[in-house]
Amino acid sequence: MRIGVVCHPTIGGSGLLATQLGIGMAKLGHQVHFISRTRPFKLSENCPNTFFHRVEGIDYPLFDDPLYTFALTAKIVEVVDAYNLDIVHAHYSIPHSLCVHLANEITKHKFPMITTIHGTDVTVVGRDKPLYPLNQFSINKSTTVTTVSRYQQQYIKKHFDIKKSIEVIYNFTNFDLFKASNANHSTRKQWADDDEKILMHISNFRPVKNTELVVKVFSQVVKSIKAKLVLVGTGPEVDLTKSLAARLNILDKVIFLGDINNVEQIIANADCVFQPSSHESFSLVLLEAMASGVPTVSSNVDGIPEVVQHGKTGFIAPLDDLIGMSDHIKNIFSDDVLSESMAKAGRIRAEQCFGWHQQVQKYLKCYENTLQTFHSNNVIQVGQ
Ligand code: GMT
Repeated sequence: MRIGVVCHPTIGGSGLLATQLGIGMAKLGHQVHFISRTRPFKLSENCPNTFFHRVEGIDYPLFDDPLYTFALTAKIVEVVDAYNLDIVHAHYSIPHSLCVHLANEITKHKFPMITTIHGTDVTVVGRDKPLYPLNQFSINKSTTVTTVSRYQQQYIKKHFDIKKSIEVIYNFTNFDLFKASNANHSTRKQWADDDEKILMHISNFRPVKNTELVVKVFSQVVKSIKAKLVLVGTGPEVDLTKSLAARLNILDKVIFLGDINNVEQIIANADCVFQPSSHESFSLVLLEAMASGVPTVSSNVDGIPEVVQHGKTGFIAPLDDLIGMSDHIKNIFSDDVLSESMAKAGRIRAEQCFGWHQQVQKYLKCYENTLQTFHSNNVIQVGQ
């Protein structure tokens, strides 16, 4: 197959998943064309069977902005025509799904399109009033719609008027990259003394990630256990988070690493990964922690209970239960037997339920079904 992939290129779950899936398809011998404003951050230059098509902004003095969505649509048309693409996969519905649909209307070379809804494209950004009808329209125009958890599937059905079935294909990660053996004493040493535990949080510091809550909970933990908080990522709430740590007098115990490209080398050094998001369709970070043999503590929202097994691979707690969250972290930090058994159970669950190979196969089947649906619909239309 010749597959087009439209995704956000910057650090983040949807772009990462799109890239992993594209590489997986390329490894199976398919030709994969990534269309994006910059090279997706995990797509290396020399990855066989993959192509990268950069979307250049449209820069005329008449326009105040680079008209990214039109530039993207134009690039999709160009790539579909030049490479005769069989299928185009839009990751994150806004604005990708609408641009792919528009491209399909413009080109003579009609193609089936898949939209994968990743989370905030329907829970936060996509429920924004002006965007809502555009989002619903383009999702309905997709030949196939998938999403990353059962929770997310039900959410879309409840909040949008979607006329077709929505398939759940869970996210996955690379178990050769994310593994416990990446833990490294000299890396740990940069952040914590040998008698200190490491609590880690990884996100884009948007309000939905509750990074202030991360700091509040950590301030409870350090009342009784020696520990450091390592924060990975950057975003709009970094300064707020820093100020809170200063006000709580724990700034010297908090390390801000900023954006990191090779999270796999960092995450295995944590003793616990903490993600108290108020929305999380799946949480690739929690899966990466499980794959790396790190117990997790998180909120019990949305798709998280489908990923984490409470009491087995980690703990989940209600969002307003600050004390419960800090008690869970303290439990993990102070009980080596518990921590080790969670580490093992996490890796086993990750491999069994969220393996790269099995999930790529599910997407492959989904592509094949989509092609079949598209071609049989076209035959019916021609015959009518
Ligand atoms: O979490 C974010 O804000 C980033 C967002 C993205 O598009 O990268 O993540 C969403 O997609 C990921 C991949 O499917 C999921 O693992 C995340 O749970 C989801 N985030 C939310 O639902 C908040």
